[in-house]
Amino acid sequence: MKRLVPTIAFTAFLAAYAPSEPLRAETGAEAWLRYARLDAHASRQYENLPAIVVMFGDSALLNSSRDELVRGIRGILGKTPRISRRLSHEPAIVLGTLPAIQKAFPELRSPQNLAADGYWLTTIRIHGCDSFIITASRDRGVLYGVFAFFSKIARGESVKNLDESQQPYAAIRWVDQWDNLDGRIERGYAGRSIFFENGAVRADLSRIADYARILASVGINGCTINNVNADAHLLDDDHLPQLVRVANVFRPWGIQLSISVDLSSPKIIGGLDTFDPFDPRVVEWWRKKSDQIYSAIPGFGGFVVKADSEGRLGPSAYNRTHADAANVIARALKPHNGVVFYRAFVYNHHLDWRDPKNDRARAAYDNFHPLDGKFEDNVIIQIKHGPIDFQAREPVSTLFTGLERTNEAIELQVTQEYTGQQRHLCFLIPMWKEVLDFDLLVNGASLPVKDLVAGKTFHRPMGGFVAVVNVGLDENWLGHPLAMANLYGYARLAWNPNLTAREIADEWTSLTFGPNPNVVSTISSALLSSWNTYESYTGPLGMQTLTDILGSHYGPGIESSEENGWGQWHRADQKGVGMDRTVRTGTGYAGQYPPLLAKIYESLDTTPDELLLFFHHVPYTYILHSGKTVVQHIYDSHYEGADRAANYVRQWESLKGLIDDDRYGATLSRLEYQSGHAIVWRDAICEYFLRLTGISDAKGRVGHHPNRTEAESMQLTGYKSVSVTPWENASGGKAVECPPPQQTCSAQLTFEGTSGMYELDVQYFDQNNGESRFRIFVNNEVVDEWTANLQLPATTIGGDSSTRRSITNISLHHGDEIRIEGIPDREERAALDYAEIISRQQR
Ligand code: GCW
Repeated sequence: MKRLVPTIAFTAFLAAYAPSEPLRAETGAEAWLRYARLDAHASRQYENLPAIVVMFGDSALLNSSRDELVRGIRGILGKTPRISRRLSHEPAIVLGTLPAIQKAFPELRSPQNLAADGYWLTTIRIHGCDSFIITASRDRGVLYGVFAFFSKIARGESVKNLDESQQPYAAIRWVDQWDNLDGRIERGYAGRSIFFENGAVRADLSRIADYARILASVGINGCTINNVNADAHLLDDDHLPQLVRVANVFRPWGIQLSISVDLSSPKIIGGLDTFDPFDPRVVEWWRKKSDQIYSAIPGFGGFVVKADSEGRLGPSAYNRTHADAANVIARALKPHNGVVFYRAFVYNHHLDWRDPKNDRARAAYDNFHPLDGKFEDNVIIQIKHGPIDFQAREPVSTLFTGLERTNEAIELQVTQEYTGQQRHLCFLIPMWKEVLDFDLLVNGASLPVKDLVAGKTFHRPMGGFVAVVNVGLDENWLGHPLAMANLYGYARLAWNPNLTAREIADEWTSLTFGPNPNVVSTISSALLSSWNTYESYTGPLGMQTLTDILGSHYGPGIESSEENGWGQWHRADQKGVGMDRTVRTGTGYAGQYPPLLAKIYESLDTTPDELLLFFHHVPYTYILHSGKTVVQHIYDSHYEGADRAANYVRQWESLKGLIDDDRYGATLSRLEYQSGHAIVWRDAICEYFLRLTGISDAKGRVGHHPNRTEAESMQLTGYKSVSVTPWENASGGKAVECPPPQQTCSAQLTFEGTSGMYELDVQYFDQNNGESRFRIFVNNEVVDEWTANLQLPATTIGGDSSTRRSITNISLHHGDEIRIEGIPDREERAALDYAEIISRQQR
């Protein structure tokens, strides 16, 4: 922008400027839209920002855009701009669609055709003054432009000579919530539903409005508010007025409301004796239902369907296909421009594990590829990014290339079901980048997943991105203060999958914690390495997350995936490990990829190490490309991963004073917890494979814990030794519990090392059905005490509840008596696993 002549308004603007306040306490509720005041230095470059906002046009979306502009300027720069409907001789920030602005300024030409939802930020001389233009072809794009404008300013980016237009990569940029009408959220880790309580939409919609604004700020344009395991009653007449209320809250933010429906609804709530998609009464029922919804909710988005999957009813009940099922609904929605997201997550969960040819990974392709071209144009097949289910690592789904004449969307998971449930830091953008950039190489041509799902490759009318988010009532939305980076990053990738993971991490950190370069680089680096860290201590080499797949999907549960019908097998026995998915000797899954890739995965030599055990069954002594044996890699990666998790704590501690105390403390405690739980994971998996293979760790770590004293071998008063199942989830396979009628128990050991400074770690079990108390004494003096109340997903002792308490810097003398006292509460028996005393040099 050319220099603006300072006006009276600008002087007022400068006077109103206040220096940044020192680190006010923050809850995280504002996510990345904090609009925190810039300091004097940083705000100087915006001192010529116009003091008047002129808006052309009138709509709910434009009003949101204008209000957001005022809110942003007030927050970031400490000044309230004036609103006007007309341009005067002062510079202004001009808002409106391009046609509306062009009416006033026919000379304004857009740089290129602005796609729907795209925006253009530019500067122009109007009446001799330089003004900012925030425009788009539609109202929603104007809103996106306003948010983009503030993203720049909040990060201290220059807006001088601004001239930038952006178009989203795909039309579909949706989020799903798995909220139940009773207020619980399936796989939600941050409190109860913001949408529902007691079978109905909540009375207070304020969090929904906040959520809609957050989503809009990063270009999300649709939200499915209920669980894909759908309660049919959400479609009944009683609930419709409630949905209207939600839609009204979404509309000013350009978020289309959609809901998950049960395919058997015509029967469950429609009073029919069938839900056969070919029955004319069923056809009519869906038509009427759609008409009814659209007359109450203009702009309604459509329906999400999970059918014939994990116990849900589906078209197989009538010998119909998924296309038949999707189309009956799609035809009803079509006149209203509604869409059906039909999920490809269809598999048999009663597979015979004894049959080496059986393979759940094949299911999506086997079920949907034969139906390619049979779906209506307003059906979108929603495909999980991998063939199994959001594991720590999977190859990309074969179905992406299996549909050429059908719309598709990729389904990602922000809620960290298999990746630490927001108690572990796991920034998933690097994983999603790998998936989206992954080249499926068809006929020698490059075919990245992002182009397939966006509908670019086969010129599909629709396509894009969906993520399961599951925010809850927790103030910071997702529980872990750093977890919202995944929602932010998902949306940024849906807008532009060519952004790098680092760009996204830097943007999010800077918006969330302020632009201090030290803060940004420290947090970004931790984010960027965190997926790899999590993978390395949970289930490397493509074994998938070795978690308890029959329960919480949280802590270690190595054998839970074996020998049952769920098909998440990794087939570990004494001799070898891995699923043979080759065409030659295995399940043939590798052959579902286009030929070049199929060849790569078919051969041991060319399969990348990180997916080796996904595609091949090998002996533990098999040498990886890295030069290590499989079993040594398992040991090493778990130790390295746990070490890296411990380092996150130290890195975070270096930010003390640079982040407000509330978010600093909340993050620190989660990172400390993670660092302890990473050791639980490490030990469970390493000890398990040591016992199974009989091959010892070349570095002598596994099975040797010289600083550790098992609770069961301490001097116990009241505590009783118990076995833990599975054995590898407790050190030595045992723990001690304080059973009724005991009210207090204690476990004591004598320190036999040399006097000095130590870290004392106590491994205990924190269940969610009691709040036991613990106290540590050294020679009868209390050195620490705490309550076990972390609300972990556990009602018993084991890998989900095992937790570490660290007392850093404790001075110990040879012969000191260390006593751990446990006071049980309700069903929680103040259980202990072990104590570890580590010298400062060993840390
Ligand atoms: O990963 C599994 C989850 C289920 C979920 C299902 C799905 C909503 O464990 O809780 O059900 O995926 O995606 O449908």
